[in-house]
Amino acid sequence: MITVHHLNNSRSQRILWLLEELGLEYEIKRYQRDEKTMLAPASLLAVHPLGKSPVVTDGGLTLAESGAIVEYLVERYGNGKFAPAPGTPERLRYTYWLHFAEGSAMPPLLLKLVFNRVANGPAPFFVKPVAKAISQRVLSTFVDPQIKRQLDYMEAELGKSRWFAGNEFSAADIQMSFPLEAAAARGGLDASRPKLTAFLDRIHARPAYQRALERGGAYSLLR
Ligand SMILES: N[C@@H](CCC(=O)N[C@@H](CS)C(=O)NCC(=O)O)C(=O)O
Repeated sequence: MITVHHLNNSRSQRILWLLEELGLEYEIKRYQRDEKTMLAPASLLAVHPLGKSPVVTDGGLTLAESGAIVEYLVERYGNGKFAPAPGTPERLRYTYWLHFAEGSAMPPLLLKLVFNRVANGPAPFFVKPVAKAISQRVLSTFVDPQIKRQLDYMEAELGKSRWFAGNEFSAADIQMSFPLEAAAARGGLDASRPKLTAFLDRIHARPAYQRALERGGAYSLLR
């Protein structure tokens, strides 16, 4: 039996969604973020030394890192579904976007989250204005321009084909959903980018996405 170690409001939602698309049976072991720090509980460290989610166990296998989990599940259980055929241009695009999601799209979105928190979080009164000024400078000179450039790029790429890897829906779209949802929550993705907005509308309408939400519970991304 496949078990998903699922942290609330997190990337592991993607794995539930993929499992629903694949029509596989699975169980969920739930972990709650600390309300103050938003970090995962220490109990996740017993599953994997990094203590982050998602982690999947399948028989004797324990696998972390969402891209690796997505590749494993599609290869092991996909029967050719949700990944373009090896050797095709679509397969290369699939690999590219599968890596792009965590390797390129997420870092500036994570920086945005962290520096927003430094700017607006609790701090001694004499530190607060300095922390705010530094954070806003990092955001305006580095983080926001990076996010904008990436969103422009992704918008243009979705102008070339309906889905990220080509005209067929693939697991790369599932992997790309998290950075795009995070960008909608905190990074300025709005109706001014119609292709990306339509992509989000399309994935949210998928029955498997909705079933995964029902099983996973509340999913509201950190701002
Ligand atoms: N690149 C990793 C990132 C894993 C990660 O940072 N997970 C977050 C959830 S969105 C987490 O566990 N955060 C809680 C913590 O760091 O304590 C992946 O894609 O699996």
